[in-house]
Amino acid sequence: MIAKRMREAMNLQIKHELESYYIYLSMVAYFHEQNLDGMAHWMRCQAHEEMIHAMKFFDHIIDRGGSVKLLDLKQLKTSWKSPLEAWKDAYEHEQFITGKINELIKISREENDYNAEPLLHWFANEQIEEEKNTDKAVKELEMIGNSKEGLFMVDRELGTRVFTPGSPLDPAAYTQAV
Ligand code: OFO
Repeated sequence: MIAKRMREAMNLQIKHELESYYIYLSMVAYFHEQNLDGMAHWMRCQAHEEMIHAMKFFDHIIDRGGSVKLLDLKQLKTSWKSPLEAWKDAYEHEQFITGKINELIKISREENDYNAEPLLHWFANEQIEEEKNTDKAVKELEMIGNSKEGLFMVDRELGTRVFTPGSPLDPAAYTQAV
Protein backbone atom coordinates (compact mmCIF):
# COMPACT_ATOMS: atom_id res chain seq x y z
CA MET A 1 0.00 0.00 0.00
CA ILE A 2 1.33 3.40 -0.93
CA ALA A 3 1.66 5.90 1.93
CA LYS A 4 -0.54 9.02 1.89
CA ARG A 5 2.38 11.45 1.55
CA MET A 6 3.83 9.65 -1.47
CA ARG A 7 0.41 9.16 -3.06
CA GLU A 8 -0.33 12.87 -2.82
CA ALA A 9 3.10 13.82 -4.16
CA MET A 10 2.71 11.42 -7.11
CA ASN A 11 -0.79 12.72 -7.78
CA LEU A 12 0.73 16.17 -8.05
CA GLN A 13 3.43 14.81 -10.35
CA ILE A 14 0.73 13.44 -12.68
CA LYS A 15 -0.48 17.03 -13.00
CA HIS A 16 3.05 18.26 -13.76
CA GLU A 17 3.55 15.60 -16.43
CA LEU A 18 0.17 16.40 -18.01
CA GLU A 19 1.12 20.09 -18.00
CA SER A 20 4.30 19.07 -19.83
CA TYR A 21 2.09 17.27 -22.36
CA TYR A 22 -0.06 20.36 -22.68
CA ILE A 23 2.74 22.90 -23.15
CA TYR A 24 4.53 20.71 -25.72
CA LEU A 25 1.28 20.25 -27.62
CA SER A 26 0.96 24.05 -27.71
CA MET A 27 4.47 24.14 -29.14
CA VAL A 28 3.44 21.61 -31.83
CA ALA A 29 0.75 24.08 -32.95
CA TYR A 30 3.16 27.02 -32.78
CA PHE A 31 5.88 25.25 -34.81
CA HIS A 32 3.39 24.17 -37.50
CA GLU A 33 2.25 27.81 -37.76
CA GLN A 34 5.88 28.78 -38.33
CA ASN A 35 6.28 26.11 -41.04
CA LEU A 36 8.76 24.31 -38.82
CA ASP A 37 7.30 20.85 -39.26
CA GLY A 38 10.45 19.09 -38.04
CA MET A 39 10.29 20.84 -34.68
CA ALA A 40 6.54 20.20 -34.58
CA HIS A 41 7.21 16.49 -35.16
CA TRP A 42 9.82 16.39 -32.37
CA MET A 43 7.43 18.10 -29.93
CA ARG A 44 4.58 15.81 -30.98
CA CYS A 45 6.76 12.84 -29.99
CA GLN A 46 7.63 14.63 -26.76
CA ALA A 47 4.00 15.35 -25.90
CA HIS A 48 3.22 11.66 -26.40
CA GLU A 49 6.15 10.76 -24.13
CA GLU A 50 4.87 13.12 -21.42
CA MET A 51 1.47 11.46 -21.43
CA ILE A 52 3.26 8.15 -20.87
CA HIS A 53 5.18 9.70 -17.96
CA ALA A 54 1.89 10.76 -16.38
CA MET A 55 0.52 7.26 -16.86
CA LYS A 56 3.57 5.66 -15.25
CA PHE A 57 2.74 7.52 -12.03
CA PHE A 58 -0.96 6.86 -12.53
CA ASP A 59 -0.38 3.09 -12.81
CA HIS A 60 2.10 3.07 -9.94
CA ILE A 61 -0.47 4.60 -7.56
CA ILE A 62 -3.22 2.22 -8.72
CA ASP A 63 -0.93 -0.84 -8.53
CA ARG A 64 -0.12 -0.01 -4.91
CA GLY A 65 -3.73 0.31 -3.84
CA GLY A 66 -3.89 4.12 -3.88
CA SER A 67 -6.48 6.35 -5.50
CA VAL A 68 -5.68 8.76 -8.30
CA LYS A 69 -7.19 12.25 -8.15
CA LEU A 70 -6.62 14.28 -11.28
CA LEU A 71 -6.01 17.95 -10.52
CA ASP A 72 -6.70 21.08 -12.58
CA LEU A 73 -4.06 21.92 -15.14
CA LYS A 74 -2.42 25.34 -15.16
CA GLN A 75 -2.98 27.51 -18.25
CA LEU A 76 0.46 27.66 -19.81
CA LYS A 77 1.97 29.82 -22.53
CA THR A 78 0.47 29.30 -26.00
CA SER A 79 2.67 31.45 -28.23
CA TRP A 80 6.32 32.38 -28.51
CA LYS A 81 8.30 35.22 -30.08
CA SER A 82 10.73 32.83 -31.77
CA PRO A 83 11.61 29.12 -32.01
CA LEU A 84 14.56 29.87 -29.72
CA GLU A 85 12.25 31.26 -27.04
CA ALA A 86 10.08 28.12 -27.25
CA TRP A 87 13.08 25.78 -26.86
CA LYS A 88 14.42 27.86 -23.98
CA ASP A 89 11.04 27.46 -22.28
CA ALA A 90 11.17 23.70 -22.91
CA TYR A 91 14.64 23.48 -21.34
CA GLU A 92 13.56 25.58 -18.35
CA HIS A 93 10.44 23.44 -17.95
CA GLU A 94 12.53 20.25 -17.93
CA GLN A 95 14.74 21.71 -15.21
CA PHE A 96 11.59 22.40 -13.18
CA ILE A 97 10.45 18.78 -13.69
CA THR A 98 13.88 17.49 -12.63
CA GLY A 99 13.45 19.41 -9.37
CA LYS A 100 10.07 17.77 -8.85
CA ILE A 101 11.48 14.28 -9.46
CA ASN A 102 14.26 15.02 -6.96
CA GLU A 103 11.64 16.04 -4.39
CA LEU A 104 9.87 12.70 -4.92
CA ILE A 105 13.15 10.84 -4.39
CA LYS A 106 13.66 12.79 -1.15
CA ILE A 107 10.17 11.82 0.02
CA SER A 108 10.79 8.15 -0.85
CA ARG A 109 13.92 8.24 1.34
CA GLU A 110 12.21 9.99 4.23
CA GLU A 111 9.28 7.56 4.08
CA ASN A 112 11.46 4.46 3.52
CA ASP A 113 9.40 3.83 0.41
CA TYR A 114 11.66 1.27 -1.28
CA ASN A 115 8.90 0.22 -3.70
CA ALA A 116 8.88 3.65 -5.32
CA GLU A 117 12.63 3.66 -5.92
CA PRO A 118 12.86 1.77 -9.24
CA LEU A 119 10.27 4.05 -10.85
CA LEU A 120 11.87 7.21 -9.46
CA HIS A 121 15.34 6.13 -10.55
CA TRP A 122 13.95 5.59 -14.04
CA PHE A 123 12.65 9.17 -13.98
CA ALA A 124 15.94 10.54 -12.62
CA ASN A 125 17.74 9.04 -15.63
CA GLU A 126 15.02 10.21 -17.98
CA GLN A 127 15.44 13.80 -16.79
CA ILE A 128 19.11 13.76 -17.76
CA GLU A 129 18.00 12.96 -21.29
CA GLU A 130 15.13 15.47 -21.30
CA GLU A 131 17.39 18.32 -20.21
CA LYS A 132 20.14 17.27 -22.62
CA ASN A 133 17.82 17.19 -25.65
CA THR A 134 16.14 20.52 -25.04
CA ASP A 135 19.43 22.23 -24.13
CA LYS A 136 21.00 20.89 -27.34
CA ALA A 137 18.26 22.49 -29.44
CA VAL A 138 18.73 25.80 -27.58
CA LYS A 139 22.48 25.72 -28.23
CA GLU A 140 22.04 24.90 -31.91
CA LEU A 141 19.54 27.74 -32.39
CA GLU A 142 21.87 30.14 -30.59
CA MET A 143 24.71 28.97 -32.81
CA ILE A 144 22.86 29.71 -36.07
CA GLY A 145 21.64 33.16 -34.96
CA ASN A 146 19.43 34.70 -37.67
CA SER A 147 20.47 32.30 -40.43
CA LYS A 148 17.42 30.98 -42.33
CA GLU A 149 19.51 28.16 -43.79
CA GLY A 150 20.62 27.19 -40.30
CA LEU A 151 17.04 27.15 -39.04
CA PHE A 152 16.05 24.97 -41.98
CA MET A 153 18.80 22.48 -41.11
CA VAL A 154 17.99 22.34 -37.38
CA ASP A 155 14.33 21.84 -38.26
CA ARG A 156 15.23 19.00 -40.62
CA GLU A 157 17.40 17.35 -37.98
CA LEU A 158 14.70 17.52 -35.29
CA GLY A 159 12.23 16.06 -37.77
CA THR A 160 14.20 12.80 -37.87
CA ARG A 161 13.25 11.83 -34.30
CA VAL A 162 12.01 8.24 -34.20
CA PHE A 163 9.50 7.33 -31.52
CA THR A 164 7.46 4.12 -31.35
CA PRO A 165 6.26 3.74 -27.77
CA GLY A 166 2.70 2.48 -28.25
CA SER A 167 -0.43 3.94 -26.73
CA PRO A 168 0.01 5.90 -23.46
CA LEU A 169 -3.28 4.42 -22.26
CA ASP A 170 -2.19 0.80 -22.66
CA PRO A 171 0.38 -0.25 -20.01
CA ALA A 172 1.25 -3.31 -22.09
CA ALA A 173 2.09 -1.14 -25.11
CA TYR A 174 4.75 1.11 -23.61
CA THR A 175 7.99 0.03 -22.03
CA GLN A 176 10.58 1.29 -19.56
CA ALA A 177 12.68 2.31 -22.56
CA VAL A 178 10.42 5.26 -23.45
FE1 OFO B 1 8.17 14.06 -18.13
O1 OFO B 1 9.79 14.63 -18.67
FE2 OFO B 1 9.61 16.14 -19.65
O2 OFO B 1 8.53 17.09 -18.64
